[in-house]
Amino acid sequence: MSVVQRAGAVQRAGVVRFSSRLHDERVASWLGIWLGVSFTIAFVTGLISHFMQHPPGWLMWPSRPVNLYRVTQGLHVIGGLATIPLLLAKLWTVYPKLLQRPPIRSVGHALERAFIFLLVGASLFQVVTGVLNIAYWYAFPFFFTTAHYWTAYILIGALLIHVANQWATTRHTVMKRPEDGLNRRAFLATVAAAGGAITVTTVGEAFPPLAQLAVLAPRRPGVGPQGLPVNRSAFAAGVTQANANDPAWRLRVTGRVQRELSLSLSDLRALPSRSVRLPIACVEGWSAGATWGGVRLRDLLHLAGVDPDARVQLVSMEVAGLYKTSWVSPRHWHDPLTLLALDVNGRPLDLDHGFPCRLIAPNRPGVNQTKWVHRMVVA
Ligand SMILES: Nc1nc2c(c(=O)[nH]1)N[C@H]1C(S)=C(S)[C@@H](COP(=O)(O)O)O[C@H]1N2
Ligand SMILES: [Mo]
Repeated sequence: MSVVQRAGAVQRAGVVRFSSRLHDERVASWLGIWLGVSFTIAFVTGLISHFMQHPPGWLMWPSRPVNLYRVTQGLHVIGGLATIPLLLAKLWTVYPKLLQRPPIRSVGHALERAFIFLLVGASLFQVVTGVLNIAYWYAFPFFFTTAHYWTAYILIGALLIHVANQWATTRHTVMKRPEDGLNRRAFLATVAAAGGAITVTTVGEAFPPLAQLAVLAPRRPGVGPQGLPVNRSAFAAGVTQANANDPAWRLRVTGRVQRELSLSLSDLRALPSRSVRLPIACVEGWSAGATWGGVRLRDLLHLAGVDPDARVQLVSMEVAGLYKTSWVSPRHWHDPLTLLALDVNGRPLDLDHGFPCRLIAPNRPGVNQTKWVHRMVVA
């Protein structure tokens, strides 16, 4: 039975009317296919982001290509936003099914419906929390990252079950030529255009040529001190001009080293300096390229005498915060592009960008580009 017939049946019973014929199996199928693709991309790119931030021991994430994380995370956030009109259109198309009578026809039917509720709930949860998070509106009582990560598995599990249940019907519906003259194309084109409009007005947060159009993006490349956006300011991190400028400030390298190092800012400035072009690619989707100047991390670690397979923890002067420390794997610190940066775009780092020094490494999430570094602990 098609949705239209079901809606009609409900109408005859006098419960509710559905005037649009677009509550239709064929529209639902096409939207379902697009959503399936889109959710799969979001799931895969989301896992990439998760495991780059919390690498299990066996995972040797490469430091190249330089822009890989920028692309995967841009796809995650911007693709996720573009999915919103698809999801809304799909829910609108199928909502007459919610009111179908009888609500449950068999045990199998009850289970199928239960999984659809799970699927819808998880989809809405992911989209709503994702949007609030990139808008820096932490309105929820739970920790976003953990909730968004685990709900992704619920969503993908319920999606797989739904795809298995719907495979035959969808295939059949999409393959056969409709003969009712209904203008589905115009509706689907409108939904696609809405997704396209969201993409065009946000993609500039990761793709500088379209930065001017990024009116819906919370951050834009080029906007911020030294032409770079700031996620967590020095003020928010509890780092002040006074403690960053303290003449007693030292960068200390400790742990499994042959020689402990304690370097003042002028000691760091006296070391061979390199210039690299690398992006900050925030987990929240925005990214911005900049020219960084500073000391290669591997030069510093060679000075201290560390094992080639050592891992290094960078510790920030930040008082408290989730991103106060980060780990750098051997692949990343051996990379000649990985710097302990002192300058950005030709000037000493702004306090908000991590003065006196911060990490900048290729293909690494922004949350792990630790600012205000004052200690390195080799493990
Ligand atoms: N110590 C510390 N470093 C940090 C953060 C932080 O909260 N604390 N935020 C990170 C995040 S989320 C991003 S996206 C980048 C942004 O760098 P920027 O402010 O220089 O653009 O810094 C990272 N470094
Ligand atoms: Mo970030």
